[in-house]
Amino acid sequence: MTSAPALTDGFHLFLDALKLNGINTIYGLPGIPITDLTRMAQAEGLRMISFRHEANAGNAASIAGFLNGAKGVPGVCLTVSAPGFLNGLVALANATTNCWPMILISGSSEREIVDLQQGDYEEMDQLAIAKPLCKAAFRVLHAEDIGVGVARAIRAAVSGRPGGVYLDLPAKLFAQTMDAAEGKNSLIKVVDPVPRQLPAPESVQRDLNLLKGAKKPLIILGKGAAYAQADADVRALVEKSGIPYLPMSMAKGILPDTHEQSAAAARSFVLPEADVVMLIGARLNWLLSHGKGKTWGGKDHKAWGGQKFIQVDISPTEMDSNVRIDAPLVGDIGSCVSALLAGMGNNWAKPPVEWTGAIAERKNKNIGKMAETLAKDPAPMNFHSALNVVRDIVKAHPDAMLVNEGANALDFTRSIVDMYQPRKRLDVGTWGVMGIGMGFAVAAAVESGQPVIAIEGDSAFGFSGMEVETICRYNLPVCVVIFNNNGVYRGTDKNLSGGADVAPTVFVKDSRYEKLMEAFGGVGVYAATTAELRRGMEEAIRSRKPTLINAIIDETAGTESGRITSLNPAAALKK
Ligand code: OXT
Ligand code: ADP
Ligand code: MG
Repeated sequence: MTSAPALTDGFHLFLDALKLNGINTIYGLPGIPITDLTRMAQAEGLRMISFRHEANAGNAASIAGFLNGAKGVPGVCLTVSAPGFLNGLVALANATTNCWPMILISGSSEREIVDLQQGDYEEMDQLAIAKPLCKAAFRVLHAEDIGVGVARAIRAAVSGRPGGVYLDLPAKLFAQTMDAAEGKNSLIKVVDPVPRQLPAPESVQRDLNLLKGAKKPLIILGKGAAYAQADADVRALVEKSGIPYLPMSMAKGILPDTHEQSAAAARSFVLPEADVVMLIGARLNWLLSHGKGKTWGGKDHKAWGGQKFIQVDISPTEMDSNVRIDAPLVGDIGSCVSALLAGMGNNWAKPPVEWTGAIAERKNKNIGKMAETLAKDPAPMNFHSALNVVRDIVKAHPDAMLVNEGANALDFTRSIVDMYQPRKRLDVGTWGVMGIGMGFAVAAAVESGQPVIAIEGDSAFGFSGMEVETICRYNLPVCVVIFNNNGVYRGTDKNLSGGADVAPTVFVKDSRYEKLMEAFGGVGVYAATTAELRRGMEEAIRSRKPTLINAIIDETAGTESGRITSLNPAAALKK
């Protein structure tokens, strides 16, 4: 008697394909048609982190991609069809915008019915909708193609400029069976998912020639440099060259913010003054005023300031996107930076002391002014006094991950809280998007095993606040600190009509956010003073218990949109 051949199915082939490629954690939310898939994932030894809303699962997967992408492992988010898919889509688009490798995998309805628009359960042509919002989108119809589909998705996400990828898995796929041995053979372990991309030697020389002639050189490190995980070489390049550097928000900590070459505290001085600027993994987008205008010393808001630019980036089409790039260096940051280091030799002349001295003078003045403000302890707390506490805690725990969103709560944290290690600061990124907080915090804890501190504006927190249950459910060492100033930017706005509704930016006064955490078994702390805040944070880090601190901030202390007030259109007509 011959025994029946062993079979496998779509469920298992998919999970095996992930595992084969080092993907061990899925962030998602169960439901038709992927509920069994989430159960089987757990049974097969994957970690399945289940969220309360797919946007937060997608944000978690994005940060997993930011932290692990350079090692060839993208983040994965799993959702149900149409509405679940759409909820996850905002995170997919955000990942693509930020150049983070994240694969959104959604179950979908029956193709024949969707294509004839016959009204299936959660009917939607998801592939078509995802396409413009991601780097690549694929659909797998047959079990024997799962291996190829997963391999293509991984390669698309992590190779070249990283980004979001959509993978559509119709419900019918999961139950399809095939011979187990053939199935195993159909899976692909992606070889060299993040191939090095060496820069051309003549481009390296062009860069070095330009840099050598500079009187006032400046390096700008972006989150691409943090992503690339070439930390030692990036630091060596900065130190060997002696060139002052400016870290973009998520590049803080590649070198410790206390580094003597950091020009962060003299930002508005160095940008217009520099003559040659080397961008490493940073785009000349709005965050850098498009490389022109008054920020850069231009005569008006669009005028070029006269700087020459060197840009190190994996994407050749990034060059000249806003201003002329005189010396493009296309390749992966690790290879580019090591080629630059080799080309610099051992006798590289440091920048003139007139330049570094002028920066130091400006920087020390700003740091001194900041120190004076931070030394004050007003009642109620303001952003500075509360962040002085956070600054001390992060200094004492440089391994901790710091998540940050809000407007004032974001901008003050960025300039007050020094970072000491790479990839510890996770924030609103290129879009300045609210809602990343709890998703990022969950992934930061899961991926790093380190304590997480999330500094959240009270508005920002609201976008993902329900995930405190997720944080408690998985018992993650997350300390959420809500900067509660009763609203968006401030709690003081008035209804211009004089009507009974509060102003659009104002929330319920004195909300007791800490009780949300208590509702799920975590620790809630009400902190009206810096002493209470300090005690609460220290205890949270020590105990590693899920903690939410409701930090009461002077409701008059914030400004409209924090540091980017000028981006608000002003009404031409005054009523
Ligand atoms: O050189 P100068 O003199 O200029 O000084 C600079 C540095 O030199 C100095 N500095 C230092 N001094 C001393 N010591 C040290 N160590 C030091 N370091 C720096 O400090 C200053 C500032 O430095 P910085 O920050 O480097 O420089 P600057 O000029 O600010 O840099 C420019 C930028 C553009 C790079 C920077 O500002 C930046 O990165 N900005 C990001 C801004 C951002 O993304 N904001 C978030 C979006 S705002 C808005 O959109 C919000 N919404 C709408 C909304 C959004 N976003 N999303 C969705 C889905 N829906 C709606 C909402 C609803 S924010 C928001 C909620 C807000 O309310 P919350 O309650 O959450 O928050 P609160 O405001 O707290 O109430
Ligand atoms: P920031 O917001 O910090 O200024 P951006 O997101 O604007 O940073 O820029 C990141 C840049 O880094 C992108 O242009 C992206 O192509 C680039 N990049 C990402 N990873 C790498 C890498 N491994 N090698 C080279 N460039 C990279
Ligand atoms: Mg607020």
